[in-house]
Amino acid sequence: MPKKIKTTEDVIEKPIFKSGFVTLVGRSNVGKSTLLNTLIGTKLAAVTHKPQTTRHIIHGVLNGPQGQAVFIDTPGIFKGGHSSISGKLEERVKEAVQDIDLAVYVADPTRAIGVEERYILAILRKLDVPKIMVINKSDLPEKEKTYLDDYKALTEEFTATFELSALLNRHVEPLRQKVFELLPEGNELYLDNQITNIDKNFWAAEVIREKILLALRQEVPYSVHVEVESMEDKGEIMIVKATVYTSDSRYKKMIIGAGGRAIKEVGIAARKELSAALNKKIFLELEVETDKHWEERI
Ligand SMILES: Nc1nc2c(ncn2[C@@H]2O[C@H](COP(=O)(O)OP(=O)(O)OP(=O)(O)O)[C@@H](O)[C@H]2O)c(=O)[nH]1
Ligand SMILES: [Mg+2]
Repeated sequence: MPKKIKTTEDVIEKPIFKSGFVTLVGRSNVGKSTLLNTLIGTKLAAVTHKPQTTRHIIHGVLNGPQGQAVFIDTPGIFKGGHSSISGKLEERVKEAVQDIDLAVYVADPTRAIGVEERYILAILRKLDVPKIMVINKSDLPEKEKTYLDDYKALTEEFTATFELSALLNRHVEPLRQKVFELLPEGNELYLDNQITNIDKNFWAAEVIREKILLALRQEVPYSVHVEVESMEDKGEIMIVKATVYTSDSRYKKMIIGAGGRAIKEVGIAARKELSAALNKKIFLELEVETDKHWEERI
């Protein structure tokens, strides 16, 4: 039988569409949430210099001509001791690496490899998916990146390693390209231009909590939880009603501050960010309440 002659249609193949879940893991404060925000170009996740800023699993969708990558931000592994929610957060991390297509280990070269890193590396070793290492904070001066070589020594365990700055958006594009290269062929996971799994109330609550963490002293942030009860769109203005929960009245006093000054500052900063993101004026009603069982709320 004569062989079929190739037609133009056979030669021009449809480009392959890639898709999958890409989990960002690492210890607290390495810059996972900053990286998620930079990768997708929208501020979805709260970012602060305090450990355990992230408490929930946040998806950020990157749509490109090659496909769709769903990045998953996770709580940082933190063995600091003060925090009563560490166990819960660790469980969330372990869950967030199930059924994924790619893992991104984020490291901070200014911090030595310690118990947290070893714990995370052990979790990663058990995963049967490609892994990328991101050594973040490349913008910092060489003399601060004391442990860079220790992390570089781990490259063999990873399919690829990138040094980049999530904060300054430097050298992030090669990471995006690599992610698409490693993702399997697949269909869109998020439809209709949806870019995240979190809803508006949760996002607004995170903006407020971020401002509290930035404003308050070391010990308070661990016992703060924010809930947004409603966001009422009145056209020109949005009315946001939120409650800040904290474990005891001592913290409540600190959050409110003398003459209400601290909470007012938090309100101003939160309103500014909410207003810029939603492109409307914000009227923010903030209450502070004590709740001994605040941990159950997160
Ligand atoms: N210099 C520098 N700082 C960075 C960079 N990326 C993040 N940071 C800072 O590192 C701190 C922690 O950033 P986050 O993104 O909240 O870190 P995280 O890993 O999500 O922290 P947890 O949610 O607590 O686990 C913040 O003060 C960031 O501004 C970077 O590329 N360079
Ligand atoms: Mg985070």
